[in-house]
Amino acid sequence: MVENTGGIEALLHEDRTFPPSEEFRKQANISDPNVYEEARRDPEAFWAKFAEELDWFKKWDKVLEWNPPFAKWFVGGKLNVSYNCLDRHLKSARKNKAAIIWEGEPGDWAVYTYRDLYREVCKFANGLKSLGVKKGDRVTIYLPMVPELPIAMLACARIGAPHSVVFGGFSAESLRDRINDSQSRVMITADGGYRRGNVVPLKQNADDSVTGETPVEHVVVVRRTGTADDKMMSGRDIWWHDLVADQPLTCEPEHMDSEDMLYMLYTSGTTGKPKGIVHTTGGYLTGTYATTKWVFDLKEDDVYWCTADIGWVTGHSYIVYGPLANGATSVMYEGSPDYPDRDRFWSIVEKYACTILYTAPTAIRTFMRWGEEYPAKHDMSSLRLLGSVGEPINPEAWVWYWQTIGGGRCPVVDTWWQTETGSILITPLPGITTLKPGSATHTFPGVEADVLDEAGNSVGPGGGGYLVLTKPWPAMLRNIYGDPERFKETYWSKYPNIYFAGDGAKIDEEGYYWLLGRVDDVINVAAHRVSTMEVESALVDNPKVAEAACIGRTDEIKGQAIVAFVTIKDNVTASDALIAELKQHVATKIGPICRPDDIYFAAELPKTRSGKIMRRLLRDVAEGRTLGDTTTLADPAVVQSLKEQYGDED
Ligand code: 7RM
Repeated sequence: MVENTGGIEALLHEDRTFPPSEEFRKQANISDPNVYEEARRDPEAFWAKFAEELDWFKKWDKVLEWNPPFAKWFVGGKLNVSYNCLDRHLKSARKNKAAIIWEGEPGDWAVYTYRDLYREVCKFANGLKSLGVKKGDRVTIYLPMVPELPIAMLACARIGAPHSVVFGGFSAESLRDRINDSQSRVMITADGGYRRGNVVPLKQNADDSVTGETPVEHVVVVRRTGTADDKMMSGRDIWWHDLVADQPLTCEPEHMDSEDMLYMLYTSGTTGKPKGIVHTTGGYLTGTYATTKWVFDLKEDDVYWCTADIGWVTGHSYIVYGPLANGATSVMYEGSPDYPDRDRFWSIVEKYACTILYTAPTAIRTFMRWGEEYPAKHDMSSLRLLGSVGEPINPEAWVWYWQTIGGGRCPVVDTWWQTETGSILITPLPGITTLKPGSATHTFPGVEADVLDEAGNSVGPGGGGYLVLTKPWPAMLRNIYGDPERFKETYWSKYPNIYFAGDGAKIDEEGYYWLLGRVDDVINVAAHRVSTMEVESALVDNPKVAEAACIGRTDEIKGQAIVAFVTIKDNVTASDALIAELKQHVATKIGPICRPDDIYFAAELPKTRSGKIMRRLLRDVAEGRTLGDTTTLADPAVVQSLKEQYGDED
């Protein structure tokens, strides 16, 4: 990339490295670096060792059958995911251990031991059966972050009915599309959920999603907010508490084939309707089990908190399946991080003495903006490991997280993966890896990746290109539901028999992976490839900046010009002088070629509900175009105000 012109040495955190402390290394689940070489020599044996730690009704005949792009893992094996997450922990003292610690936004909370969770899952599984749900039937789940959500997922897994969880922030229309695509006959929802002190009207959305022609015959409703007592449609709707009231306390788990579908989860592509990503049973469980154990260094007495919503893959793999398969204590929080105040996360860490925290860079940057006084109010000495996921983490945010949240004592694992990959694939192993802020470091053992150029050649150290996965892995997607052609076209057509991730990456001289954002986020300025990420990182490096997003705008001379949207800190005022200062800051930090051509101040950046900045909309604003699809925005008002400020300048 661009030469660093130096001058602000103290801020060049990219050069800092963080080896594991001796203390951490000594107690880590995995600390022998030979594991990488062993896994490379025989990846199937490596993964099979983890699969053997799970309970199978019948062992597999063959670890892997690979007919690109279709993989089968643990072929012939029979197991049940709910049995592995619940029943097998009841054989030891673990039965009385907290499986889920749940806190609602209003401050109510509940603890479910493994024995409790088992009972509630069995009762609800029997309830689903009483509604006629059978093995293979899809069930749509549209719930807030309440304990009934993982209970419903595990109940589906128990009877072999694939679930399709739809994030509670999605509209009635998005919900309708997903219900129709999956042809679910049963939907599980709630009257409402709490968010920033308000009630999210889930039952209303659910009702609106099944008007007219719909496959849905039964709607099960959790009573959470008391806001839909008069909206139950007789013959169709049934309260969760009524459904489970008289159900037997046990339910035999279905013996599922390793390759039976466990769930589908919709993810938006660059074009067209959302894709239903299909995950199966044996490989997915093995992948999430293994990565949870090694990446988070999970121990029997950990209190593990992943702050994602279960409506996203991160919640599926790292709140529900990975942690519970490990017999861990998993914390679940319903609401917003600033309710009633901006210290809510830290009060939760203190209250439950969380030892592991897994969150997203966008949250970390928000906390940086709010200031250190909020974490400072709480005792967070229980924390021993931090994780990051969802987008590239800029070194400034990484170092802040490490220092201010981790007290300079906790390794930060930056984990790269996707809905499609099912489990973490590029990540440090905290007892082995020397960390570099901003780098997801190395592939998980047994995973093979590369960075290729347009023609499919490895770019080698220092070069930038497309991130690919060259070998199958157990938790990989098996298909797009009902659309194998799109599956082949999206992921397997750019390079034969190689998985195309859609992310840009580079590998540095020491073999570390640096994720550069989606490939459509790379700006080409005068034939230099500039990563939006690197410019954003440079901007956020200025103490006056809270958050930044960059896009490429068409430029007659340079091909593309860099436009930055910047959110400044609360006590800073926007001015022309500040624009000049920030442009210079970027030029100084990463080189004049990266100097933004335009800087726009924004009160907030437009984000999807999973926290990803919608650069496409920023491009539309910067280029004065009519705005494209905004349905996945968390807050449409954000882009409206940006548009009024800067857009449509004819
Ligand atoms: C887990 C999740 C996937 C996309 C992926 C990347 C980006 C995720 C990182 C990251 C850099 C990371 N699933 N991404 N993690 N980029 N570093 N550690 O987020 O399907 O919703 O998104 O997210 O672009 O392709 S996802």
